[in-house]
Formats: sequence, C-alpha cells, structure tokens
Amino acid sequence: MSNKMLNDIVISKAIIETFSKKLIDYLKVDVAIVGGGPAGLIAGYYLAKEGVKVSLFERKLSIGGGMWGGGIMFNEIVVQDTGKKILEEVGVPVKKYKENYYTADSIQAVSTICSKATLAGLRVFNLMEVEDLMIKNNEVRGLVVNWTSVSLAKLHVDPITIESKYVIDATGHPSEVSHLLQQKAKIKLATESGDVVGEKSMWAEVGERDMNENTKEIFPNVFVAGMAANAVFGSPRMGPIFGGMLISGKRVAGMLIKKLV
Ligand code: 48H
Repeated sequence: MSNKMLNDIVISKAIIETFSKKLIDYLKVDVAIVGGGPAGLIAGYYLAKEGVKVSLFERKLSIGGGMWGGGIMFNEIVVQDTGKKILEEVGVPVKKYKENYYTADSIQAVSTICSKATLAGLRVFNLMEVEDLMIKNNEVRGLVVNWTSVSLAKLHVDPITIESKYVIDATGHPSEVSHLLQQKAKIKLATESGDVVGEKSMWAEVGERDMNENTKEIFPNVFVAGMAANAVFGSPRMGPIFGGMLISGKRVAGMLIKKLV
C-alpha cells in the first residue's frame, strides 16, 4: 500500500475541473448524436475515426441502448452477413449459426463498440438528455440538453445548449428528435405525410431492408439512424436482429464524413 496522503478535496476538484473542461470543449461540435444505442455508437465510431468532432448524449447511466438485453434478456444478438462485417471491423467476436445468421455475445458487442468508439474520439455525455433543439431561422443549429435527473425529479431547471453542424436522431423507437422537430418547429419532415409515421409491427426482413433507405436527412442538418429511422418512415420493427442498426450507423457516418472531411 502506498503511504502517500490522499486529499478528498483534490479528488473532488479533479472530477469537477476535468469534466467542466470536457463539456466546455464540446459545446461546439461538428456532429451531435442523440442516443447511445448501437446505431448512435456505431455512427460515432466511424465519425470519430475520421477525425470528426463528435459527441453523443445519452439519458441513461449506461450506453448501449437495447443491445445489452439481446432478445428477451438472453444476452446474444443476431446479425446477418452485412452486420457481421461491421462487428468484425470493430473487433467484436462473431459466431456463425447458419448461412447469413451470426451471433455475438451482447455484453462483448456493447462493451467492445463502446470502447472502440470512445478511444477513437467519440465524446460521450451520459445522464444527459436532449429536451429541445436549437432552431434559428428555420435551421437546426444544435441541441438543448439537461441532466436526466431534472426531468426525473420534475424540477424546473433550465437547460444549456450545444452548437452542432449536424444532428443525428438515434433515439430508437421513440424517435424523440424527429418528434421534437415536428412539435416545436411545426415543420414538414421528409416523409410522405410530412409527419413521423410511426413504426409498424414486427417483420425482420422488411424492417432490416427498409432501414438502409430510411437512414437519411429528414430536415436540413438532421439525420435519422437506427430504429428511429424506421419509426419516422413507418417501416416495421425487426426484433432482436441488430445488423440494420449497425449498417444504419455506418451509413449515416458515411453521409456526414462526405460533408465534413
Ligand atoms: C438522450 C435519449 C433520448 C433523448 C432516447 O433504443 P436504442 O438501442 O436505439 P437503436 O436504434 O440504436 O437500436 C435499436 C435496438 O436497440 C432496438 O430497440 C431494436 C433492434 N428493436 C427491434 C424491436 O423489434 O423491438 O438506443 C436509443 C438510446 C437509448 O439508450 C435511450 O436512452 C436514448 O437513445 N435516448 N438520450 N436524449 N431525448 N431519447
């Protein structure tokens, strides 16, 4: 055991000063991702790898979204050929089950993706939620964020703002950013009706197929990825197959890398 003295106040100051610096450094970013599920994390990984300044806001304590629980809490996920390639690129061990069906341990999948994404430079702010968007002259300029504990405790505490060139809605089933856009700005989204259509019942094949096409810009500077993309465009959910989420995250990253790098 070291006999060096430990000062409690130094420990507190270390946390407060380094966190504050981190937040101040990321008040202005190229891309702000809302939601730390597989789609948001994979988008963050590929963006950060290309040197894009990218942050991710997750309202929960842990990032990983719905991936930890596999299917019905059996902690294995399924991916198809295209999803397998992405897992392998990130370094997640994959096992073949049958032709075009592969499994991965969901704990290994989430922890490896989180590790690779944050080491590549993705800056994650957990326990923070996006409660609004910064919209000026009908253009989205960033996010309005607050501590999750504020809404949980129903406190009246004002949020702060994050400026970003692009926003990714990776909030999963609730597609919260797209709903905010619709409710707050009364704007027409790039869907047939101009509104969030809402996800359809389970159909893995169509859900996975549509997700590729649904991953796109829905309003200038705002992109949807992952389950949020299918919810916005009215495509089916797909159950515990995660290839679509990974492909969607990589696809949206590619679209933004073209614009930024
Ligand atoms: C901050 C927020 C906010 C907010 C939400 O649900 P996710 O895992 O989303 P995806 O799209 O990466 O993956 C979907 C997948 O997990 C899934 O649900 C599948 C495949 N379902 C198929 C089926 O049939 O059911 O992650 C979204 C994350 C969550 O961690 C939320 O807490 C977070 O976004 N989030 N964070 N501010 N306003 N809204």
